[in-house]
Amino acid sequence: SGEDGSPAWLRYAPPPHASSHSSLPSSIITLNSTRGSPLSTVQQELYRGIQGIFGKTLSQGNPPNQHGTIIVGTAQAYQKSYGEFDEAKKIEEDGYFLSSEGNQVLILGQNERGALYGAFDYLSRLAQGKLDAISYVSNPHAPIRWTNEWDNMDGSIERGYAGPSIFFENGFVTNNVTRVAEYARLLASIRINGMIVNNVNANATLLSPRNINGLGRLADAMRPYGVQLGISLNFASPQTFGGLGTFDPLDPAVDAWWANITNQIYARVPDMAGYLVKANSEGQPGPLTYNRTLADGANMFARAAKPHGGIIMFRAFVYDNHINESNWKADRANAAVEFFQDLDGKFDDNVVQIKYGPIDFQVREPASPLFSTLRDTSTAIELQVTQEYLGQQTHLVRPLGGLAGVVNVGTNMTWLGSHLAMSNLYAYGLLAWDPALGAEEMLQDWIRLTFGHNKKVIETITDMLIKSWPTYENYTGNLGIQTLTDILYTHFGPNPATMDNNGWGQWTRADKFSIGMDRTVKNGTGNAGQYCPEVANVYENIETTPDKLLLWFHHVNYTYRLKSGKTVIQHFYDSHYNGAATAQDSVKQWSSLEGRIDNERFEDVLLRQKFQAGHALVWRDSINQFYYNLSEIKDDAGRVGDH
Ligand code: GCW
Repeated sequence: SGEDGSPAWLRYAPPPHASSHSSLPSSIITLNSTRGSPLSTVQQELYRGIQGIFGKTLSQGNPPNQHGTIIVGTAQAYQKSYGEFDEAKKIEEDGYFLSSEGNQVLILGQNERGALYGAFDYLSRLAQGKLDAISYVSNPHAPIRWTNEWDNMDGSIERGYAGPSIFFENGFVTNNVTRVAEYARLLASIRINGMIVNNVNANATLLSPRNINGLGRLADAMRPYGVQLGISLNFASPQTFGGLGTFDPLDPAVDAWWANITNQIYARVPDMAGYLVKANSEGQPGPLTYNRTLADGANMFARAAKPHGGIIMFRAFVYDNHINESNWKADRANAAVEFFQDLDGKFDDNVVQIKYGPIDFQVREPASPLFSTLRDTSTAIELQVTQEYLGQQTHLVRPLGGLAGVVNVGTNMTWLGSHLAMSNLYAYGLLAWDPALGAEEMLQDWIRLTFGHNKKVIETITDMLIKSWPTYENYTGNLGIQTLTDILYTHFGPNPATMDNNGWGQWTRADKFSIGMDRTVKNGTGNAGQYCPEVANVYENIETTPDKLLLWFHHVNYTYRLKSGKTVIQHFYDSHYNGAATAQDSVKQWSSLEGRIDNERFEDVLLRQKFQAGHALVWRDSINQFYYNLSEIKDDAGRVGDH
């Protein structure tokens, strides 16, 4: 659609009492800016922001004037014109120094991108009415802060819930890149510096000359915002697309093919971030076909990208989806460590991208044991912002975390298909920058920027969002049994029966008497033993395993008593009633905001909350009835049973 996207948290709306701030700077000096560079974006953004927030037009000020000036640029350029300053030494790559005392403002980046982040930070403070004097250096926690988009060449998006792609249509890169630039702007404001634009289940036709040129168009649209483009590759491309007889990573002809195609891409996108590769997973081709290791496969791409400074993200999400449940020791959660442990230190300039949980973006999982297994390999954490297993953006659920985030933006004007889901993207970016940020503080910044300063609005939305994850966990899968959603067809709605009796390995092993995966070393799949000893002991031992992960690590009777004193089955029943009740309350909470936010967004969110409330009842009753039918154990409160 040609429609603009919602401004999300970049509304630049006036905070209360905006007009009384006469002490704002009235001019701007931009050091060393070239056209189309992040620094020229900084300048535009400051004009636009100060205009929107205060109705004031900045003038070009050189030299600095007594009415106050914003000086923005790289720290290096500043020092050339104005002399050294102490903080300069502390600014790291992509970082910035921000100082604002009344009408004198300095925004100095280590590079241009850093200056852009500093400007967005400054504007965010102004829009929130935070006008106190400040002076600090802000540096990123990690250099790679990317999003992964799962867009297909035909314009559909795998696990996308916000309409078709903004990047591709009908097999080609789209011509109109307006929304791409707007999206890059949003990402820059939360300090994301790279974006993989196509699905990890990759299509080799992306590498055609026409599409490489298209990728150039996308990169050109993103560059002013400091967001570098990257792509996912299909491992078999040399054969399926290049016409070679093989895609063996140790065959010199294959090597030469990748080097050549990589040179072509870099000729059009000289600052390309790099490649993302899903190999030997869920039917995707990979090096194992030729009895080569995963490291052999990854290193082939590293060789091709090295001359250009590109980064290879190689996914650790490798597992066999035809495992046999009748084998008590079979366990998909063991796969990543089994595939990668002997390869530690054998990856050239690659980063192994590890999903947070050992299975797959479930509502509750322990962290993957691979993080502590790989000691001599760079690793990145992969998180899911798109709510594949968490209600597909129709349910309100807010995760926390940082580094490669699967976002799946679409043409929908809300970007993710839900106004409130944008809090997840906002938090993802800022946590990738600083994982120590407090959830509530970040959330309230986001609410002020998105919905304004009304106290009741802030308090209500904070409460709704902070509760949303435990609420969803309550009415879906409890105690670490995974989400219990339909895993075979839709990934939506309750379907606990689909978890078992198939090769996908997301098993619950529920029978008439008992439930849970025995992942102990002494009697089960041995998965607990993949953790470092301190953690392994906690999970191996049922007494020390926290209730929330009990059924992830142990197989117990429904009548087993939790630390809370409840039985497992009663906990299921109660949690489902509690979670579904909270979902009903959310509708009332949101309704109480009528008139306090604009009608369009009010109605849009209300509709979703109502849908979620209804669907939470469906979840509650299907899950409770399923386990009642299986166990025939009555609910103490008499709610579940034969009717
Ligand atoms: O969770 C699964 C998803 C697939 C996805 C896969 C992956 C892109 O259901 O849709 O494929 O993970 O992360 O590779």
